[in-house]
Amino acid sequence: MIKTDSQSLIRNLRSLTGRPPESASPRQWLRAMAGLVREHIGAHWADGARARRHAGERRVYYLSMEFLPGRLLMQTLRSFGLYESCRRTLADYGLDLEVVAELEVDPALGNGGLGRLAACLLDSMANLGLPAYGYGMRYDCGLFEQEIEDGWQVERPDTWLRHGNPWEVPRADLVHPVGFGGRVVDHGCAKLPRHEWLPEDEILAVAHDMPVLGYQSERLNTLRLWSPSSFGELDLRSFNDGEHVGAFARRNAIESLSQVLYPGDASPAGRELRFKQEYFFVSASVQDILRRFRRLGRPLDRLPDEIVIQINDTHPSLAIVELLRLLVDRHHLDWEQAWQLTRQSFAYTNHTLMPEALETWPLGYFEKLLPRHLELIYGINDWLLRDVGSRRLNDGGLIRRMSLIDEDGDRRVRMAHLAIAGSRRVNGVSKIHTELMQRTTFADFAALYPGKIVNITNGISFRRWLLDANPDLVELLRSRIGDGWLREPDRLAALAPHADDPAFRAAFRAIKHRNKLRLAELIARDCGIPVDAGSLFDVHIKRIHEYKRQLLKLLHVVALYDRLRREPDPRRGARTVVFAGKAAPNYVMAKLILKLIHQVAWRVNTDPAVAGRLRMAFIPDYGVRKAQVIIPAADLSEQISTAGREASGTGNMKLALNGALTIGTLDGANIEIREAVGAENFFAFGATIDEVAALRAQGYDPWRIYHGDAEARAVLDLIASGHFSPSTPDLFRPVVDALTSGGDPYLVLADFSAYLRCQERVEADFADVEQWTRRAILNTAGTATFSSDHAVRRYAELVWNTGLSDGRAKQVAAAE
Ligand code: 26Q
Repeated sequence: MIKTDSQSLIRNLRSLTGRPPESASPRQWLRAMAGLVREHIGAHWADGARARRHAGERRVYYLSMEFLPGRLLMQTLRSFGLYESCRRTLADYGLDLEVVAELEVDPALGNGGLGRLAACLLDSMANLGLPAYGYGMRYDCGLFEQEIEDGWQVERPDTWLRHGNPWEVPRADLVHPVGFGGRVVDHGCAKLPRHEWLPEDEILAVAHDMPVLGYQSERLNTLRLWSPSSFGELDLRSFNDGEHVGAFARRNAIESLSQVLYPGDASPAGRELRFKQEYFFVSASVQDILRRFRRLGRPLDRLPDEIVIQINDTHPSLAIVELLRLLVDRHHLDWEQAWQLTRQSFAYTNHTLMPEALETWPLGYFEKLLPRHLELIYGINDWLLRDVGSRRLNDGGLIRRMSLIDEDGDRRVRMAHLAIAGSRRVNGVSKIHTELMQRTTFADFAALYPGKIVNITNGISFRRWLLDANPDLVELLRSRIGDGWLREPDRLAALAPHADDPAFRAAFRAIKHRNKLRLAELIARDCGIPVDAGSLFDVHIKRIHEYKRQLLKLLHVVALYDRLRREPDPRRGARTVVFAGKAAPNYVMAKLILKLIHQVAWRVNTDPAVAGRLRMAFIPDYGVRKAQVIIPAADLSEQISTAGREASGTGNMKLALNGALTIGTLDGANIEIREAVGAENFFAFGATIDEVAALRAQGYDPWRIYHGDAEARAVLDLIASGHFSPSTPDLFRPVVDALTSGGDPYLVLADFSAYLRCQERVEADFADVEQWTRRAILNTAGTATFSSDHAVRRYAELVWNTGLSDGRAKQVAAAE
């Protein structure tokens, strides 16, 4: 068997790269291994599609602007039992499989939690045998590559397709036209209107399929990414007339659609491009979903029995209007029936309540680019507002508040309202987040549609975040509790009693230490900073955003630094603070915070007074790949958002699963993590959501803290003095101003002293090695409920009413 696999590998190498094994480069070997895996996948893919068609299950379509699937090679080699043969074959030619595998690119088609959640849910759907399809956009460049120059973030295009994508199957046979602009004509009569949209422009969307594998490859699903086709788009006449650039104008315009994820939205052109991207990928997806449904030969009124379309935040919410349009204009259903079918086919997940992140689009965009959709949106709005009116809920402002159209200012469509009106269910992503949705932002909708807004706390794939990321720990778990938890996550709880076994603790600690050495190597390589694996590894890794409060962590570091400078205290334990994360390119404050992180790191790492006690590193270009190295090495997980701001968080779950203790506010899923792992194994601090509200109501004044708390003042003064930016002393003035005269909107100073005190407890507790290890193990054991398998079961039960009718889903739902 192994021999034949090895032969197949070499055959792939020759046919895909034209090289004999003696002279192939590592990248060519990588290509060959991917080819070998693809042969296995190919056979499975066809089988899976056939099996699904027989089963007649409802299909789940997951639409998302972002996907962060991570690398696939190692996982697939293991699933198909190819790991050993590849390792040996490569070794025969003097290569190390692990080193070659590092060359695989990590598709960064997303920017954070929402994109990684999409990937974890797809993983779990495949694992649980649900027939599911992911639909998204195939960006030519993913989110930018982050480089650091002189402490500043510099964005470079992330050319992830440079060496081709060995996993994708381009489907030239699967294309859908997507229209823009033009006008609407009415062919019907007064009684029976028949609208037809005559777009001015049409762009073809071409499918590219990526495999999504279940654990041990039993189920293979598909992630279908759309890219615009500019094939043949060349104005040959102008080219031959010498217009060598102009002849490509249209091709460039088409290709710009999928160039980047989140094109800068500071300019009107950037915002419009983003709007077009959203429509482009959802239109192609909805057409594709209808195409597949039509193939079943069922009548259209069966649509909601056969499919459900889950939209990941509002970014794909135009899909609702698109389906309505196709049902009415193409398939000639009457409006009311088409709308009922549409509403039963969609479900919407909300990921944020922050007003600035709730999408709205100016009516002008619709008038210009999607005129028919605008008519339909007015129709939906009439229907919604009639519904509101008929239930006598109107309290005066209600209609205005609930309308799909925000009449203030430049008149915009509120995409969240559209998504709620057009969905069978709406879900939040942690208990507290869902409660806030019901109580605050969407309270009117909760009153109008009781029971429609439900909670499904996020989850993470244990295959990715333990099996792949922390193989040594998995081996240890296998030796004690087996690996049944990879299929039934609850079994991880069986680990808890082992926390009392000193031998197990020693083994657990040894693995953590090895993982820390691995991270130390990464830090040495990426940042040129030597760090001590014996110190407390304290990690804050996520998008740079004021609400996530990298600043609070920084103030803590500066306070520590200042204390150590004043009175070097040899009893103090050593700490290594690790930051990683990207700042949105035009988020000026986030970029300044990132610079401040570097400047503080520079002082801390070069000041002999704190040497050996405190170190700081910023790891550039954070993504799934780096997360897989950082997370298994963490001792302390920083989850310190202003209460009420973090919808859920999923990094918090990954870190706890890998045996880090959390220091966190009572926000998002932190609350549930604390319950699950035990309050004594979690460092909670800071204002609660109610306290935040009370503080604001009283009129929060950060100056009072500045004047009342000597340590806070010292820290702010030190930053304002230019100590961290001697050549430009005023550089960080805006940061200090935001925290003082700017009103400190994220309550950094309000939580500062509680945070410092809590960190002192962390430090003292970390010194008790045995107890700390015990608590780390209980974190791993306690996180079983945060498997994305559980989340998918809840979706199946509460939202999709699909497949998983083996009673287990019901048990899970009942237990929660
Ligand atoms: C909105 C309007 C205009 C332009 C861009 C956006 C936009 C784009 C991306 C708004 C939000 C996002 C991404 C949000 C995100 O990643 N949210 C995170 O989702 C995770 C999964 O549910 C949660 O765990 C995190 O708490 C949440 O921040």
